[in-house]
Amino acid sequence: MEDEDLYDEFGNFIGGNSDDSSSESERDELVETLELLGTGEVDDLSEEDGNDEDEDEDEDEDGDAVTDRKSLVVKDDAELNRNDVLVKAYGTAVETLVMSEDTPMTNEEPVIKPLTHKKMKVEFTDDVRSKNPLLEGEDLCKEMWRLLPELNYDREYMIQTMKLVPERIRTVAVVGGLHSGKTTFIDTLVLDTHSPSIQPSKTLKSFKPLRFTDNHKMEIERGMSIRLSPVTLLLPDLRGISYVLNLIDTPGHVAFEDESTAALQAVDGMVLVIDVVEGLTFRDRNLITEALRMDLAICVVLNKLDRLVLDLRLPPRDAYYKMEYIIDDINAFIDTKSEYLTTYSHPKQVTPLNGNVIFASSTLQLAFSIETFANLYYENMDLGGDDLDATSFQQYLWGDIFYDLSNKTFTTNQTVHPHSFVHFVLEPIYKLFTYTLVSDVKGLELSHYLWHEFGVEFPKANFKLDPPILLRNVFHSLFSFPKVFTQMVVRSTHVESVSGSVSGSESESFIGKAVKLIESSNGQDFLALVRVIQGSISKGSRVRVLGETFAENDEDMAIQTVNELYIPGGRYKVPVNDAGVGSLVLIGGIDSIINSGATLLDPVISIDAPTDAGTGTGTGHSTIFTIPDYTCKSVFKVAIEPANPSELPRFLDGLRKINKTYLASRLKVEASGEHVLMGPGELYLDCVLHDLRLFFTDDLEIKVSDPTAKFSETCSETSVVKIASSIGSTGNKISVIAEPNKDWKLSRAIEQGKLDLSQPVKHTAKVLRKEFGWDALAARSVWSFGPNNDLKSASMLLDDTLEENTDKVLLYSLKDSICTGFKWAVNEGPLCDEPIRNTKFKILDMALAGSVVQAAGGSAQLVPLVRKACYTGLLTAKPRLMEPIYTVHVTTSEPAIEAVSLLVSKRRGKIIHQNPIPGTALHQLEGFIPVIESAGLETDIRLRTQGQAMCFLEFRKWDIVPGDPLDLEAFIPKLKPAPKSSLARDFVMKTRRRKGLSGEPSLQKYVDPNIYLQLKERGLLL
Ligand SMILES: Nc1nc2c(ncn2[C@@H]2O[C@H](COP(=O)(O)OP(=O)(O)OP(=O)(O)O)[C@@H](O)[C@H]2O)c(=O)[nH]1
Ligand SMILES: [Mg+2]
Repeated sequence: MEDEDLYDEFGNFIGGNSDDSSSESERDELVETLELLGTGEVDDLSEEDGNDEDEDEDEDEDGDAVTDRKSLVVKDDAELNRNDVLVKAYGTAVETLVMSEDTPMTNEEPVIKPLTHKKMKVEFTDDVRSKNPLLEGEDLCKEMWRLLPELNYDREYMIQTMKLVPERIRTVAVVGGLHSGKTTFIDTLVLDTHSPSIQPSKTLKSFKPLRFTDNHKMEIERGMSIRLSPVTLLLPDLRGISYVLNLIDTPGHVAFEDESTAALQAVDGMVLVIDVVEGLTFRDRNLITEALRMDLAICVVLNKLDRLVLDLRLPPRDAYYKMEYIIDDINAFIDTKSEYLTTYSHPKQVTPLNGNVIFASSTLQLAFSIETFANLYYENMDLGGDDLDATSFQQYLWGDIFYDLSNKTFTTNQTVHPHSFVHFVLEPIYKLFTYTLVSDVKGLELSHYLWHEFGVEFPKANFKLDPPILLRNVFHSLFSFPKVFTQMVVRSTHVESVSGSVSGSESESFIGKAVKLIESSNGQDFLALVRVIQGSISKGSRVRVLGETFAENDEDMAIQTVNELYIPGGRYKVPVNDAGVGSLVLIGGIDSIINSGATLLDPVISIDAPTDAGTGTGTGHSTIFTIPDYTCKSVFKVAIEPANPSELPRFLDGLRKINKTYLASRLKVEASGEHVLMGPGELYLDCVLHDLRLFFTDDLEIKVSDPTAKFSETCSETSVVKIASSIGSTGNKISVIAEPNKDWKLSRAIEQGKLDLSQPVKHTAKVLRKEFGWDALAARSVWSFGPNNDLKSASMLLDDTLEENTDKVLLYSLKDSICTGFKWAVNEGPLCDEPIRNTKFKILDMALAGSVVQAAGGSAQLVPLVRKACYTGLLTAKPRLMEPIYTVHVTTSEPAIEAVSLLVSKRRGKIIHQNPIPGTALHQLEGFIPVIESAGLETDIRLRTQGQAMCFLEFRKWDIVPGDPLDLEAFIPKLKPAPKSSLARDFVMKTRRRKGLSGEPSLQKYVDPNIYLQLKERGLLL
């Protein structure tokens, strides 16, 4: 490079080519180097380079002087040039060395990525902490309060009402079938209580539903609820008395049944929202059964009333029949549940006459009951008959009571008169629809009708609005949506149920029921949704948290501090310092040992002492709440692993969070190291994986296997032979045979806990004798049920030994070890390590070498011995593989029925029921399909029927897979589905391979080789 190239036209040193120009930091580094070397010659250098004072001054005026002065040094980039500078500075006698990085930092991505705050939920108050990390305590709460949306009432007043008048608190879960309008229903209440600023858009064109309780990104994108979502509102009843309503919005899709089950654990009643067009669905039936079992009040909202008028165009009389049919359907269903009705303390019938049924159209913000109509008429109209007050008039408004128009009297004589509900309720509603939808800008007919029939003067400006909005305003002016709803809830839910505790004094110690963990919007923290059952809770107080397994394991307990306390508000949380009995709160800081639910107690409460909370279980600790087994329907599974094995810690942390968030998810780590994730269905696991990838692990790449199903093992016949099992040469022998349990009623009784072995033997024996016809001896012989925590089609262990050949005293002294061995066997069967179901294992005899003491000392050996004996019993009883079966529920139009049936039958399934939905062109189909064949069925049905059919899958039962799993000759083609007769074998071998189990499942492994040969010779084995 020529020397002159190093200087600009002004004589300033500019270094080499611009490509080689060094970065600002390198220049600074050089200056720093020189300064550190203590030369103090940076300035001198600039002078030497001919930078005269005047020029400096000129540049000073531009404000760039300092930079440019440095530029003498700074601008030289090339190593060569820097060396020149240094040589000039130090002379040739000093060796100078300039180090530069091999690769210049051209990459724009930082080496260490800054922490990104993922936000998967819309939460007004959650951002405060990330935006102001230094805020704490009172300041943090103040800032959160500042962000809360405005209400039409005083929030402080609501909090005080909760504390001081707990009788005014009601807690209900809003439940129902998919898309029956639950979230929209709650939206209407939210809109009525909040300032309009929360409404996304008011004009029809850009109208967006609020969906205030669907705040997860997935819920917003998919337009369906996935999680339960609590919100507390202060709402007036028809008399204007304000109540604090804790509402829990729940998902309607059967895949998320765990969420609605959790919500039901915290409430006094349920509001069943039914789409009046679809009628009572299988999901509604499940929910009603659950309410009856849990003794929860049932309120019904017949929603989407507008669809009867606008979509189905039913005349008022048919619309009445349709609604009456639904209500009769519900009552008929309740009547079939006699097993729960004796203990059910609420009205056993739902009817508008009881005040537990209201009619609504959530999108039109319309809700009314017969009481509202009775009041409306009573105030505005002459009903005929002076003695008719609003209450008695109301009693005429439902059922087969007719109105004689000419005489203005009510009659039970049908002949030509309309139903009084049709005349007084439906016809005016229909007229309002008609007048509003055909109304011109003057709205003469409508305003005339409103004034003359209802005494309502309607503002003229409204007539210029879009018809749906006008319709909403018309209904709003006639009926108060929140009042109608609150009246129903207050009437139907007993305050006593809150109050086993409410009536107690304030000094009562705190008891709370945590029903679910709710993740923060960044997925890092969890708050527990807690119902205060007794006493009160305040921020900073200590609580004893009893985990879900506390009843079996006393160590599942921790004393923790309440760090955060909030009242839920859908998309926000209201920080409070304390909360009283009956409240529904979110508590932070106590989640470490909670996965699904927990019992929370004031540490002063002795956990063994009985208290009057009244809702405890009979586990010996009377205050421990039962936590439902959410995973019993989790039969659909996939294997997962991080794409990059080094990401395993992040992956496991994500799974831990999934476990806390998704109640029905279950993770199992197989012996091969494979992580298996289970859930109730495809949609559920899809959501779990979405959150695992994007929410809880920050875009972690995860490999997912093809979906498969959980299997079980069973036997189809009684063991052909009794074989005594032994281990080594200890001389201890035990003989166990297996036989299938053919009594499905007994299976159901075990599943429902009616046969509870924690009760005295007498109790179980009585049930078995009286209800199942067992003889007295057999009835006392039941020792254990299994598999663990999953008693669907349970297996059982029976003591069938006779005193002549077994030392009964010794046998009983070893009962615990024997039961442990049995449980081990039925948890992991011999075919492919899957649970054994529907099998009775009978101990026929036992011989133990040595004294009782020796035998007891050898109980460690006894456990594997019993396991081996059970395996032997099963493998000699024609073992079979079981697979889970879904019930498939389809709602479809008539032309699509055939296509649906075909799709189901192609997957080894069958449609067995077909019923038309009254008043519509739709049909409900019901059938069965194996879980393993179900992947993609929902999508297939929707695609093939062009959206005319919609299907839901719900785990129903275990069924035997065709084929013999031990048949070595079974034909299994490569890369093709196995024929039906080889399915069991195919599934067993694939499962074994995936789990890393070597070899064949065979009796040979468990019996003496000579015995095995003998059995083969006699043709007793294949
Ligand atoms: N015509 C009509 N549509 C309604 C009414 N209420 C809700 N919808 C519509 O029904 C669909 C489902 O409404 P949502 O409120 O999300 O129903 P949901 O029961 O919360 O749904 P999931 O929670 O996913 O089960 C939406 O498209 C609503 O606009 C109603 O009263 N009339
Ligand atoms: Mg919803």
